[in-house]
Amino acid sequence: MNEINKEEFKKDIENYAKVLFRKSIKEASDQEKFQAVSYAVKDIVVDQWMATHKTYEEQDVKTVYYLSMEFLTGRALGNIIINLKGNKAIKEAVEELGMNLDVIEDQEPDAALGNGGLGRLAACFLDSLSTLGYPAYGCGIRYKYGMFKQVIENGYQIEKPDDWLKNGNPFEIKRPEYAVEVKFGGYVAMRKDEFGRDKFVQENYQSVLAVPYDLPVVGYNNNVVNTLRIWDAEAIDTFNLDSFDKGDYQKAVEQQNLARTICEVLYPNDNHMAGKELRLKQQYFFVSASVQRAVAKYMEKHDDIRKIYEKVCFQLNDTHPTVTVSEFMRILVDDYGLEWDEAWSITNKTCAYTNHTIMSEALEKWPLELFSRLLPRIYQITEEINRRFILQIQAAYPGDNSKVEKMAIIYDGQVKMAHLAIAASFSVNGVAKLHTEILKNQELKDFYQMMPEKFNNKTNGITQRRFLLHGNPLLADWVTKKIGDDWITNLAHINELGIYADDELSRKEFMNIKYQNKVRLAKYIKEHNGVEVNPRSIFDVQVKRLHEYKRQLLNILHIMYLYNELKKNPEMDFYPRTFIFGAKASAGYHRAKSIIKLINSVGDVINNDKDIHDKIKVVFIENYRVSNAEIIFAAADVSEQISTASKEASGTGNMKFMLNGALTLGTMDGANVEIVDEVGKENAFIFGLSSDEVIAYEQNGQYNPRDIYNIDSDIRAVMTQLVDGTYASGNLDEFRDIYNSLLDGNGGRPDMYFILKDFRSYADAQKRVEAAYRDEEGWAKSALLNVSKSGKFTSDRTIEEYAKEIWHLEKVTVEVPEDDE
Ligand code: H2P
Repeated sequence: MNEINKEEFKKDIENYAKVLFRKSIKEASDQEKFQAVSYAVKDIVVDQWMATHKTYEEQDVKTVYYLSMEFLTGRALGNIIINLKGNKAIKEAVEELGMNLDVIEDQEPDAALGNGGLGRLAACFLDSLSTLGYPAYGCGIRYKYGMFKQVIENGYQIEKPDDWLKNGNPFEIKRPEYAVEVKFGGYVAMRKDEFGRDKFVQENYQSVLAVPYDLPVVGYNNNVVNTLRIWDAEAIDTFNLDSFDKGDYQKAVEQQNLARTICEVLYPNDNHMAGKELRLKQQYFFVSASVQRAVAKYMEKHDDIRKIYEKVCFQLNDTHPTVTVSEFMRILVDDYGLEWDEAWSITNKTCAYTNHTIMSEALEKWPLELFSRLLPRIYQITEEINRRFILQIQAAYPGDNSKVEKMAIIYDGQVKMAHLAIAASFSVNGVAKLHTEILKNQELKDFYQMMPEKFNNKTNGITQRRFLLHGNPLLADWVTKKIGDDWITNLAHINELGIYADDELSRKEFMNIKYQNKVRLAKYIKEHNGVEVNPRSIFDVQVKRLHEYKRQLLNILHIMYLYNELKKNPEMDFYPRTFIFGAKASAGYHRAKSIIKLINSVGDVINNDKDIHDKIKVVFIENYRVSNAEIIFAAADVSEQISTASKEASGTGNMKFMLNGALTLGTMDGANVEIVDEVGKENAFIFGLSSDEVIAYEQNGQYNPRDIYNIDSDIRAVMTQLVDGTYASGNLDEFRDIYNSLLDGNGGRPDMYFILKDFRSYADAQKRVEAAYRDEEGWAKSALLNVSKSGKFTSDRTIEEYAKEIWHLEKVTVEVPEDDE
């Protein structure tokens, strides 16, 4: 890679401040400085970006299109700088101009184009694809507003719009030359094509112009820059001007409105997604644009559409982009005139699907009425796919109509997107071993029995470049000092740290770094929450999307119990603990929002109670997002991964904590199982029902939380406090819905997430955590071993598996021509 020339770089920054803002660096605001530095960095990136695409063209590479409604990339500048290995030169240049790089990086809004794990996984995958040199496009939506900004007022979550583009995004490049039209509504008519053959055409539709914006995805120190292409919608007035001629003014206005609304908001991971028309529009919008463009790009260099699967693979990130299947069929059949069977066989070689959850609320189903009205031609095609798929089911299970009921794509007035994705894909993967087994043996059992060859596992991973190298520079430098820097691109090497777990001095150094990171987080908490926390206490952290199955409620109920114990016996031997939460609840998910209120209310009472001498602190970090996550992971001692077994498909936070030397307190769920496999049960705290036990209870319905309530007085005390006003200034109803959900059920069974059932076992595990932490040497050893065993959980490993086993991609090396000055 070409060296960054510091002096030239400085000139570049000054020049951008001048042309963009007509200011000198001294006069520029922090935001303007951020823009100027970013443009200077982009200058370097663009050379590599162009060189990468030239190489791809010359070598006619196969490309994966990672289709995802979410890419939670966070901030770009810091990450690009470390991947350019430009940290030293750029930091010096910035400082010599009288600026501070941390302050500059802090000016960048997070690109919060995702809800949680699914979107962040997509961002980690892009980082790995570029770093490994695999040709890829990320394809998504340029939401005008990202995930809402969470403000806590009076303990309640308030959602504020995240106008992340308001100052402009210095890294994006608009590509109007690749804009395409996307059509909605109208009807399908049979017309003659130029050769007199019958052809289906959509008429009287509304349409929008999909316009791509490209963002660079910079590989680590290898000149490879892939593209994250996010689509924006613009009104097409030139296409349908005749509507004005006909006086159809209404329709033209509707088109304008459609364009305006389509990319406005990112949908929250609600537990009632059903039937949101705009969401289906968003899905078809970005899928149609991406697939049209992928086909057009392929046809620019090739003449046989039948071989497109040799150069293109569509990876469907969850069911959200599943209309890809029907859209691709539409293009092959309607636009290229292929016979159905041939088109289907090509589609089957091009599409692959990843399932990220077994929560039924997330398996998308669309009402037939909506689907057929909005996407009339796509609906016809989906119907034909369904008709043929049913024949296949009947041939596999003659006479067994229950299989058709369970597996059909269209049934009961709904289009089932997961079924469509499975029927059309050559690969169906889960995201952790346990999750894939549950898919095969429970959720998707019928599909697995009929098509076992499609199913495979790809355990998730995370990028160590953001979550260690960038997020935890102290530990990153220490690791490099001990074992060299190979871990940055080959995390398996981190295993070599293992020998230092037995070395007293190394353990001390390691724990001292943890301490400094805790001081950094304590400072952040003081600044943002006004709460003083003790960096010598155990930092016990649960950060993730708020959902009942993730059981933040179990955590806070246990804190209420601990507090009761301390109140009963203020002098009890108790190791000080700081419980840290970070979570957004989707705006329409009332119970989740109530749990946030409970956490804050409990925190208010406990944090202000002088009797307990600061032995417990409860902190809710507002607006949890990628940028503050980096600080939080680095400072954690205990990683709370306490989902109801079987419900968390994988988890990726668990991996980020492990990499940063926190010990897992968790259930045998998702990738926790594989973490424990790597690190050993003795270096983690495992509790609770197994997934088999949970599934058995769910199937035979024997569990009654009242039995536990009746015999366990500690649990009863905590439950009572939910409804006696203890944490709600006397408002007895504030947490009654939570109470009901645990004991009486409130829409569904009581305690569907087995919180009371697992309570004791969790409390015991927490006691083990405390005992273990008191043994300083033992803890340091376990924490260091966790870091050293995290090699498997890099997204580089995950992407190697996808690339070899699903996508069949070849690695590329890229040279950037030297400047010829
Ligand atoms: C989901 C799953 C996680 C998984 C992640 C990525 C949907 O993320 O629930 O278990 O690790 O996808 O595969 P999340 O809950 O964080 O939104």
